[in-house]
Amino acid sequence: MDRLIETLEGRRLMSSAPLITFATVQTTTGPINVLTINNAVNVQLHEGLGPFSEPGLLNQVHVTSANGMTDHGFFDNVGRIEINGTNDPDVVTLDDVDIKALISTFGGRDTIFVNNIGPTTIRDPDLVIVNAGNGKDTIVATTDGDGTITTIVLSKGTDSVEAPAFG
Ligand SMILES: [Ca+2]
Repeated sequence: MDRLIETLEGRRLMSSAPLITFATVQTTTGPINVLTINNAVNVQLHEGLGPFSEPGLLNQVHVTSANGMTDHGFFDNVGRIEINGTNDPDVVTLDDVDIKALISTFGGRDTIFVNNIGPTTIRDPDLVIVNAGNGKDTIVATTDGDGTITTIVLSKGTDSVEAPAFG
């Protein structure tokens, strides 16, 4: 036997289930609730519709995985979304209205869909930031409004980008 010790780095996370945390963090403008999705191999986030800046309405996000087959429920009063993929091929879909989001999918041939489904025009160019990491990734960003919604950090791979609204 030439290998008595198995290194942690040699192991693979077998489960494709996302690891979801929802925690309040302090920011310079006060506390916000951050929804974090780690191990985002195949996740879908859908922000509820509505003018969320109005009092009494919830900044609600519905989280599913495995092409929508697994329901992880609804999260209310979400102030920021952070999605972290893996070094394997990830598929991430984010339907966003106006919640700031950061998507990082690291290595592998990732596919990322960002859909601005907001009824109002969003002019924050950094509303959704996508960093697809290494690999030949596909990034598709769409918007119903005429605001610029997405910043895409191009990575080392040869990426395919369809993002008429970004820039
Ligand atoms: Ca990846």
